[in-house]
Amino acid sequence: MIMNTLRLQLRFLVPLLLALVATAYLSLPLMDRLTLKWFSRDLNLRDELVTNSLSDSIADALRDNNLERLGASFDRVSRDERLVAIGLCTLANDFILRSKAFPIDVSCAHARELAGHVYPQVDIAGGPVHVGVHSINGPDGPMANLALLHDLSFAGARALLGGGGIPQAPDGASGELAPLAADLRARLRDLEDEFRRSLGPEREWTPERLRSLLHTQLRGDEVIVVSNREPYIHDYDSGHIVVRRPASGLVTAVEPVVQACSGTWIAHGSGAADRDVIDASDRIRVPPGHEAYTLRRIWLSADEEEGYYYGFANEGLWPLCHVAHVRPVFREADWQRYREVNARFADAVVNEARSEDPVVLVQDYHFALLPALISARLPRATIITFWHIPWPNPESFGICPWRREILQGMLGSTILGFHTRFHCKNFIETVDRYLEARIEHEHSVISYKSDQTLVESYPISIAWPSDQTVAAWPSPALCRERVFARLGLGVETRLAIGVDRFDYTKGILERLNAVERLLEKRPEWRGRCVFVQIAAPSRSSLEEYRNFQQRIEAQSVRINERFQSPGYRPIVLIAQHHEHAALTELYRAADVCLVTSLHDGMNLVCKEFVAARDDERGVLILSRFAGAAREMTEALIVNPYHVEESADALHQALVMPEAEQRERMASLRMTVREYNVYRWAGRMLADASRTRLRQRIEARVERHRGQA
Ligand code: GDG
Repeated sequence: MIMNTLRLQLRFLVPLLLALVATAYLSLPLMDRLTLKWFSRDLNLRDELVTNSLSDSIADALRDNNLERLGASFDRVSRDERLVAIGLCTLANDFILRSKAFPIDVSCAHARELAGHVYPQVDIAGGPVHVGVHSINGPDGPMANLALLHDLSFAGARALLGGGGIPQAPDGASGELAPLAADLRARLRDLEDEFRRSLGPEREWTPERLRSLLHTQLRGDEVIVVSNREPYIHDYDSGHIVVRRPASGLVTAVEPVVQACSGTWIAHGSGAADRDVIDASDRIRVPPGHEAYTLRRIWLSADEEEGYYYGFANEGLWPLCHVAHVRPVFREADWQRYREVNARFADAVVNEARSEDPVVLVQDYHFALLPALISARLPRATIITFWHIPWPNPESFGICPWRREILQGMLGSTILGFHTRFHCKNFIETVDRYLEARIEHEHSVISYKSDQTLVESYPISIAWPSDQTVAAWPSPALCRERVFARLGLGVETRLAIGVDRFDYTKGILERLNAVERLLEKRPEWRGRCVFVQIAAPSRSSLEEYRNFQQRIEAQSVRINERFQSPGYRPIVLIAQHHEHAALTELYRAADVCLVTSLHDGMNLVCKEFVAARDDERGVLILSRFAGAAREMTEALIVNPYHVEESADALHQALVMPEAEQRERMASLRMTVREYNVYRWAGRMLADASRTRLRQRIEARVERHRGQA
C-alpha cells in the first residue's frame, strides 16, 4: 500500500519536479533573453528611423562645418524620441557633438562596445539604458557614428536584468508547462503595453513614417489588401475608356497604405471596361499614370453579386450593424452566395501570395468569413481585418441566423479592428454570448480554438493634405464665387452643405427636417439660408434605397414649395457623383457642414471638411452617433433624431462669430491632422509587426519546451 502510494506519488511528482526545474531553467534566463531581444529589436528599429531622419542634416553640418543647428536638433530629437542622449563621433572615436545629458564617463569607444545592449551600469535615467551606434554615410562611405541612448527605466531591472521574480509553478497536478506559455504571453504583453506607454506622445504620422515602418518593422513583408470595392473603376464614356474613383470612405482610407508599400489590392472588378484593361492574370498597375501597386480584379456573376453584395452584405449585415430602423433581410440563397464569394476571394489571396506569411488586410463586412478561410490555408499569415461599420450589441446581432459562422470567420483574424472602443466592447460581448471562447479583457484578446485575435480600436481618418496640395487649391473666396455662380445664389446667402452616399444611415431626412424647422422657427433665415445636399447614388438597385431616395426627393420638393420665393429655394438636392476637386470646392465655399448620421462607423466627410478649411472658417455640425464625434468634440454635436436640437445647432452655426469659428476649427484641424490615416494604418501595422515577433518568440519557446 505504502509502496503503491509512493509509486503513485513518484509517478506524479517526478514529472512535476522535472517540469519545475525545466520551468525555472527555461523561464528565467529565457524570459530575460527574449524580452531583452524583444526590446533591443524594437529600439534598434527606432534607432534606424532616428538615424535616417538625422543623417542628411548631419552630413550637411559636417560638410559645412556648422554644428550649432545640429545641437538643437539633437536636443529636440532626444525629447521626441524619448532618448536619454545622442552623441556624434568621428570614425576615430572622438566626440564631434553630444547632447547635454550624454554621460560624461561614456566615451565614443565605450559606446561602440556597448552597442546593441542594455546596460544597468549606465544608470543615468533612473534605470537601465539601451545603447545603439549607427553609421552616418556620405557619398564616399561612412563619415561618422551616431550613438543613441534609450531610457529603459520603465521596464526595470525586474524584467530585463535577471531579477525577474519567481517563475510561476505549473498549476494543477498535470505537471504540464502550458501555464508557462500563457504566463509568458501575458508577461510579454504587459511589457509591450508598458513599452508603448513609455514612448509618450506620438510624433506625427506621415506617408514617410508609414513607409519607414513598413520597411523596417515589416522588413518588406508582403502586403495584400482585400476589399469588395475597387479603388479604380474603368468604364466607357461615349466609346472611350474612362477611369473613375468610387465614392467610398474605405477607398479614401486604404489607398495611401497600399501605395506606400506597393502591395497588391484584390477587389471585385465592377466597371464595364474593367476587363479591357487588365493583363492575362486579371491584374493592372494603378493609379493610372503613377503606377504604384497592383490591382487584381475578381469577376462576379450577376447572381453572385446579387446574393453576396446586395443581398447578404447590404440587405443583411449593413442594417444589422447600423441599427437604423431598417429591418435586415436574411435569405438562405444570399448566405450561400456570400460563402462562395468569400471562398473565391480566399483562393485569390492564396494565389497572389508570394510568401507563406503575408500581411493580409481584409476590409469590411463583405468578408466576415475570409479571415478564417485564409488562416486555414496560410496559417502563418498575419490577418488584419478592419470592420468599417459599427458593431451592434449582442441582442441586435443575435437575430442573424448565421451569427456563429460570422463570428468564427472573423476570429480567424490576427487583429480585428473597429473605429471605437465601444464597437470593440460590443464585439467582445457578442463573442462571449454566442461562442465558447476565452477572453482576456485586460489585453482585449480572444482565444478561439487555436487562434488568438487582438480586438483593438483604430479610428480611421483621411490623408492630411500636403502643403503642395493646399497651395494648388483655389482660395475659399474663389471657391465660394464659383459655387455661388453655379447654383445661382446671392452673395449674402449663407450656405450649409451635406455630402454623402445616398444612404438611409446618413440622416439626410433628419437634416432636411432640421432645415425646415429652422425656417419655421426663425423666419429671418428664409431667403437667406440655402442647404445643398450632394448625394452620390449608391446601391440603387435595392428597393430600400430607391424608396429612400424617393422620400428624400419628395421631402425636398415639399420644403421648397413651402419656403421658396422668387429666385430662392432653400434646398438644393444634387443626386450625382462628384469629383474630389468639386467636393473640396464645395467644402471651402460653405459656412456650415452638416453630418447627421443616425449611426456611422466613423464618417470621413466631417474630416474632409475640416481638412479643406485652412482659412479656419466654417462650422461643423456632427451627429453624436458617428464614430467621429468621439474625437471631434469642438464640432456642434447633435442628436439627429432631435429636430429642435439640430435646428438650434444650425442657427448657432449660422450666427457663430468668426473668432469662435476659428478657435473651434483650429482645434479640429489639429485633431484630424494628428489622427490621420497614416496613424490608423501605422498603429495597425505596428501591432501586426509586434504580433509577428511575439509569435516567433512563442514558437521558439514551444521548441525549447519540446527539447526540455
Ligand atoms: C464606411 C463607413 C467610415 C461622397 N460622395 C462623393 C464622394 N464621397 C466620398 C466622401 C468620403 C466618402 O465618400 C464617404 O465616407 P464616409 O466615411 O462618410 O462613409 P461610407 O462610404 O459609408 O464609409 C464610415 C468609412 O467606411 C471608412 O471607414 O467612416 O463610417 O460607413 O470620402 O468624400 N466621393 C466622390 N464623389 C462623390 O460624389 N469622389
